[in-house]
This record gives sequence, C-alpha cells and structure tokens, in this order.
Amino acid sequence: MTRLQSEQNPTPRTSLIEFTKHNLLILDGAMGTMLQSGHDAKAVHEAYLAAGANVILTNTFHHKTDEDIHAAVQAAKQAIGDRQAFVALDISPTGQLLEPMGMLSFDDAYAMFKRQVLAGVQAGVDAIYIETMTELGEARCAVLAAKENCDLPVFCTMSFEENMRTFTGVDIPSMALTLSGLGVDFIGLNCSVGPAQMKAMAAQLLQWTDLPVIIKPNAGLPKIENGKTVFDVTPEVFAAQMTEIAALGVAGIGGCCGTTPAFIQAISTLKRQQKPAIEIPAAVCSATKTVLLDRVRVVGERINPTGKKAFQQALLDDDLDYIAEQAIEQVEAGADILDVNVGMPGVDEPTMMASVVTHVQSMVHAPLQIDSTNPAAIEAGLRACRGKAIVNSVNGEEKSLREILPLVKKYGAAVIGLTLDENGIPPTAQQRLAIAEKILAAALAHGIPRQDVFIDCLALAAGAEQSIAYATIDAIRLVKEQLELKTTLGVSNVSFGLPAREKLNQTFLSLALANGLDLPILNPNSTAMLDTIACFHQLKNIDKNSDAYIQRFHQATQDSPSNDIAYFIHNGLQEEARAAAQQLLREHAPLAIVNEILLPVLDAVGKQYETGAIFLPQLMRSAQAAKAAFDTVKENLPPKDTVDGETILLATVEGDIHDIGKNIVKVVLENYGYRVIDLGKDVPAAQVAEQALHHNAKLVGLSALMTTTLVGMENTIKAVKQASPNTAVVVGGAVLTTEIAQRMGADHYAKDAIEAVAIAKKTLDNS
Ligand code: THG
Repeated sequence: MTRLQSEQNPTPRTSLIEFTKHNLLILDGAMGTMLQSGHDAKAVHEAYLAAGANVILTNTFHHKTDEDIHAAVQAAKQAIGDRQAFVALDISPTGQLLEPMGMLSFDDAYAMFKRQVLAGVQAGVDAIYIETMTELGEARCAVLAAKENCDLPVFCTMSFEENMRTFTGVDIPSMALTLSGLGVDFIGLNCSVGPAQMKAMAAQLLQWTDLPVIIKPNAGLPKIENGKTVFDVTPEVFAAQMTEIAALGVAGIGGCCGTTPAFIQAISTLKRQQKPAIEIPAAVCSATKTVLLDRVRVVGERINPTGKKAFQQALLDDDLDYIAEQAIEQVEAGADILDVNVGMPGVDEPTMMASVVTHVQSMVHAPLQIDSTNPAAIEAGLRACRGKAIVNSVNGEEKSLREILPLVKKYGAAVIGLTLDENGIPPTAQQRLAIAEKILAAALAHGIPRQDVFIDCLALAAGAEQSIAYATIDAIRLVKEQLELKTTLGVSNVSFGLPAREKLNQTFLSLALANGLDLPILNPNSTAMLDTIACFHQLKNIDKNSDAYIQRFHQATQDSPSNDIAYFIHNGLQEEARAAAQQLLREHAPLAIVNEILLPVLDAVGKQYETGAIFLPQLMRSAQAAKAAFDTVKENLPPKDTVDGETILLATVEGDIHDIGKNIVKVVLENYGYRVIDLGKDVPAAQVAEQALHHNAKLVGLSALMTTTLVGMENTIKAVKQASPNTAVVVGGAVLTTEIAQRMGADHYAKDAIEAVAIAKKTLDNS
C-alpha cells in the first residue's frame, strides 16, 4: 500500500481528514526517552510504525533550526517509506510566558511558530501538530501561525493536571470553545497524567466540541525503580484503559511520556467508535472561565470612555492599572462578561484595544466583549483575546456585514447584531425583526453558528423618542419567539436626559427580561439593576430554592472592596499597592509593615492559589504588587535591618530550557523578601555547585520539566552537595514527585512556588 497522497494525489488535508472519518488514528508514543536509550529518530519512527502507528510526530519538540526541521521531517518520511501513514510537524511551547504574565510578546511568539510551520511545510509534512500547551493564549498564537501560513490540517493538544486544569488555570470547556472556534482540525489532550486520569477529561472534552479528539496520555504516573524514573502503567493496563477511552468516540489515540512501541502495539488494533451526538451549549469564555448563556448574564459597560473624564485621561496616559481596576470592580459587583470600548479621539484604537484586552484578561476571569465600530480595532482585540469573545457589533448594513462577519468567523467569536441598517433604526418591532433575520442569514452564510448570534433591538432614549421606545420591548419578544436567538441591550440608553434614571432603567430592564432579554449591558455598580436580575431569576425558577436570592438579600452587610493594601495586593494593583505602602510608612515601622501586613497578605494569596480559588496569573500579579509595596518599604529600612534573608540560588538544570516554573518561583520568593540569584536555564552542574559555594547559598532550587533531564538534576544535586555539604537543595518540575526527589538526594520537593516559600522559611529563617 502506498501513501494515500501518492495514490490519488489529493492534498494532505483531504487525505488525512478523509482517513480520519473511517479509521482510528494511531499516534506514536514517547520520543525523548527512546532517543536516550540509544536509538536515532528514524529508528524510533520505524519502531512506532511497525507497532501500528499511522501518524508519527517529527523529532522537533525543542526549537530547531530550519535545517533541523528539514532533517527531522526527512527521517520521518524515510521511516514511513511505502507505508500508509502521515507525518505531523511537532510544535511545542516556547518555554516562555506571553505578556503580560511573561516577557514574550504575542508577535515574537507568532514569528517563532510561523518559522517552524513554514520550514515544516517546505519539508513536506502532512499536518501541523501543536502539543503540550498549557497556556491558551500561546496555543491560540501557535494555531493562528499555522492556519495563516499553510493549508495543512492543524492539531492542537493541551496538558491538564489531575484537577482538570492546566498549570495556568485553563479548563477544558474554555479550551474546546476557543480552539474549535479558531478552526483547528483536531483537538486533544496529551501528557501530565495516565489514561485512568485522562478518561474523565476526554469525556468532558467530547461534550464541548464536534472536532475529532486525540488522546495521548503518559504511561501512568511517575515512580522510581532501581534508581530510575519509570511510569506505573504496563502496556496491557494502558491498552485496557485506552479501550475505554476509544469507546467514548475519540478519533485518535497514542502515548506520551513513558510509552514505548509496546504500548502503541497494544492499542493498535482498537477501532474507531461512533461518538454520540451532542449539543454544544451556548457559551463564551476567557482562558480560565466558561460562562454558559443559560440564564441572564450581566455585561459590564464601564470600560468605555463615554462621558467619563477619568477614564478618558487613563486612555490618554496609557494607565492600564486604572482600566484594570474598572474591570475588577465590575466583576466584584456581579458582571459576568466585560464590554471593552476604547474608542476616542487621540487614541490609536487598534493598539489600545489589544493592550487593554491583554491587560484586563490577566486580571479577571470574565470573558470579554470587543466593542468598536473600527474593524481593525475589533481584529486587534480578537487577536489579543485568549478565549471566545463577543464582537460588539455588526449591523444590517452591507458594509458592516462584509467587514465584520469574516473576523467573527475567523476568530471563532460570538457577535452582536444591531437592528439598524442604511436607513437608521426602524421605528417598528417588525422592521427590527426583519433586520435581525437579515443579519442571522448573513452570519449563517459565513459559517457562524446560530447560537453565537445575539440580537440588540436597540434601546432609544425614551425622553426624546417616546413614541417608539416601547417597540424595543416588542422587538425583543419577536426575535426570541421567531428566531430563538439570544438578545442583548444597552439598557441605560433609555433614560438619557431624564431625571431619576435608575427608576426608568430598572423598569425597562424588568420589561425587557420578561420579553426575552438575555445579555443586558449595564453598569453593574448599580445595585438596583442587579437586584432586578436576581429577582427575575427567582421568579423564573432559574434560581432554584431561591439560593442566590437569599444570599443576595439576606445578608444585611455586604463586603465592599476596601481601599487597603491587602485589596491592592489581592487584585495585583501595583501602583496602588506602592502608594498604600507609602501611606503605611507614615504610621508604621518598615519591618512591622513587612512582617505584620505584607507577608500575611501574601500567605493568604498563596492559600487561595493552593485551594484553586485563584490561578497562576493572579498569583503572579499579586506577587508583583507585593513587590512594589515591598520595594517602597525597603527603601526606608536601615541597611543592617534589611529583611533580606540569605541567598537562594535558582537554576533550571542542564539540558532543560523550560524555565517557566523556575521564573515563577523566583518572583514569588523575591516578593517574600528573599535574595534570589537566578542562574538561568540549561545550567551545567559544575556551575551551580561553584556559584552555590561562591555565594554561600543556604538553599539551592533546581527545576526540570522533562523526564530526560532528571539525570542532569541528579548530577547537579551531587555536585552541590559535594561542594557545599550544608546547602539544602529543593527541586521542582512537572515530572518530579516527593519520592523521586528523595531518591535523587534532594532535601526537599516543592510542588509549586508556594511550597518553595514554605521550604525557604524553614531552611533560612531558622538558620
Ligand atoms: N448596545 C450595544 N453596545 C453598546 C451600547 C448598546 N455599547 C456602548 C453603550 N451602548 C453601552 N455602554 C455604555 C457606556 C457608558 C454609558 C452608557 C452606556 C454611560 N456613560 C455615562 C454618560 O454618558 O453620562 C457616564 C456616567 C458614568 O457612568 O460615569 O452612561 O446600546 N450592543
């Protein structure tokens, strides 16, 4: 049998996708560990093909030059020879965090991915395979680089921990909605856990996407045997567990860390099974939160310069912290989704939109609504957004439909359709319904799903256009009854120019809700408006047992955001934290501020992280805000009284370039006041030992992400211990466990930055 491609000469896209319709894709297993045991890449490919793999991934997990990519693709193609199998270009994470969490810009990351894609295409791969992603923004960036630079099928798989989130907090529904919308051809899960843990994840993913699903787990969980890291699942057990996963209706299976050709052989006879039909819920999402549109959801309107001097000034000053505060305040007040509008004279709207979207989404979990009349600004916002956004808006004019709908489709967003056209806003409800129908038809023609079209029947100022203001309410009812679409409305427009605006707004909101309004756009700081929605949910039997109603209204006192430093640190507001620290210095001794205020607040933030109440981006923002406060206080400390502890040395061990984890630990340790020297990544053992001795470090922290670099870690521990027997070593990284750490001779294992702080306290503060 020759390769499908040469048989009928179809494109790789049609041949692979056609093949997938009738066959279960059998992907390969681990590459790194096989290479370590002496095989070359071509021999590893051959072993997986002989075991029954029909898709093999190139040996390009690490960033490679174009020549390396070329050679890797050739090795894979030669291994395939005349077999019926496909070569997929393996693309892995950059190893850096994107802005604003890290230093890597979206454009630089995009350029890195684009170069790999182009090299792979030139070398003749059949597909692009983006894998082991843990940050949805980076995964999106890689997918865009693939889709915009080739026509090949694109795979994207991400790695989730046992708590069903990636280490940056991405959840499966948000991944599924976002990547399905972007138009990947295959979506899936790889690494982190074994098939037993991955089954529930696979089942959830299948509920949220119609795309073919790929499942590539590790050979169970890591353990130590005879001094070596091994995984705890045998090929037989692996095959039994993968049989259950195949039965869910996945499109492809394979293995990740710890799997060998024996594992692939054991699953190679499994067959493709039908996936039960599903209905994907109407929803939008950020990277870390999916908001189901199964009840009224509040869209906060306050990120908008209209009529707000302070906000306008913030835009002119590029004061992103002020804007972030508006975001946090609205979410705390009850907004589910945030509208983002930055249009005003003197502001470069596309640039500002990208920057505000990037900043706001690092501060809150809420999905975003990109509000602009400028297509370039809408696209800039959609590119920067890490989840599934709402585009606000398109209208019935041909030009608007033509310019906006392709963007909505390309980025997989939802869209608001305003019921106006070349002739303005029609006076009657029937005419507005007709425009809604026209917008819906155009959206469907662009391939935008019906459930992603929300209609805005447009609230007019009742003081000025009293005779037609009520038509809005009738139009909502018609759209709901006849088109069954979600509806939205800028509610407070109704009261412009009238006194007692909130009374009219509240009554108008009640009427709109009763007639089918789903997504009111309003000021969530208006308690009256949010009260109305809570009451509506109670009356509609959506708020079962009146739980939310009672919780909202029974409490006599409500927690309001306070103005203190704890609030600023919790919310990652650097400038405010700095100013608050300055304020505190007037009344408190610097050391007291550190010990009695800053450290307890950081501990509280750490606890929230450990319990999953906040995620990594929030933890890091908080740490940075605390650092701002800490730096201010430190300037006022007499030199010998400094809270600087003794030195901690950090390094990612030789052979490993993945240093995100170590960088996070560095930020958090520094913000607890420790002096940290960071030796960087891929650091030779001898260098770590020498530096530890030189700085008289009491604690050395080592990180390694990959199984293959555990050897480097063990060597480094030995070297450090030899040079400085009294120096404690703490290790961390994806493949480590307490047991492995002990066997390697480390003093401590820290599963995250918060544990690293606890160990630093134990080691340094008592010494
Ligand atoms: N439909 C859709 N999108 C919209 C609107 C809509 N986006 C913009 C707007 N209307 C909704 N957003 C706002 C934002 C601010 C105000 C009202 C609606 C506002 N500003 C006060 C003013 O102008 O006086 C300033 C007062 C203040 O809040 O400080 O009221 O209809 N799809």
